Amino acid sequence: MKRLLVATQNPGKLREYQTLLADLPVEWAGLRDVGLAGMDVPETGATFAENAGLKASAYARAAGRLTLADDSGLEVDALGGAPGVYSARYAGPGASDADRCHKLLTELKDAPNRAARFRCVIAIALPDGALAAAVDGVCEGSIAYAPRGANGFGYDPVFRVEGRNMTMAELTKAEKNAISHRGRALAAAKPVLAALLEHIHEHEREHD
Ligand code: ITT
Repeated sequence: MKRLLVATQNPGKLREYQTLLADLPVEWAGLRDVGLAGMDVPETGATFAENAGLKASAYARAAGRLTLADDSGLEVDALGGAPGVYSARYAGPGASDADRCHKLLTELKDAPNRAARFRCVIAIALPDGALAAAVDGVCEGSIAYAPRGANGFGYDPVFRVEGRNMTMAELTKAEKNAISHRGRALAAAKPVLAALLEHIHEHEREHD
């Protein structure tokens, strides 16, 4: 079976990849499985694409495996696109998902323009760290006035999905995956991944 490293320290993302990758003929591992759970990659980029590339490349090189990493976050129009690439760090170090949601609701107060979107860039790196591809996915919506729902993670309880009277945290896992920024990015990444896995597999066979 072909091997892929799914490089994220975020358990919420990992749970989603578990389902999203189920139909791909690949044996995948998480950072913990390859002894890299403690490896931090500084996110010094200014864009989701840069940070996704930094993570995919560093973890691929460390593990010597084909690697997928994502950089994602929430863009709020009334905040000029914030928290954006700072979504994980929005309420400072050690803050919880609930703290970040609370800070966002406080910043927005009763602002009438609540338009927002989740964005996810998935980068794929070869076992030597070279970047092979980057694809993105977007999910449009708006910021709720109060948190609702207990599914998902991160900003899901305060993100109202466009066209549905529900927050992302009120959707089932399958419903979220079908419309989410991550689900969409992975759908675009799948053909690329399938081709790369085939290529790497053949390369390994030649060297057997
Ligand atoms: P890794 O870098 O190890 O993958 P991370 O949590 O630091 O983990 P990011 O730097 O990409 O990941 O930060 C993304 C943040 O954006 C994440 O911590 C959430 O707060 C938020 N986020 C991303 N995807 C989300 C989703 O599907 N639902 C809710 N919030 C999400």
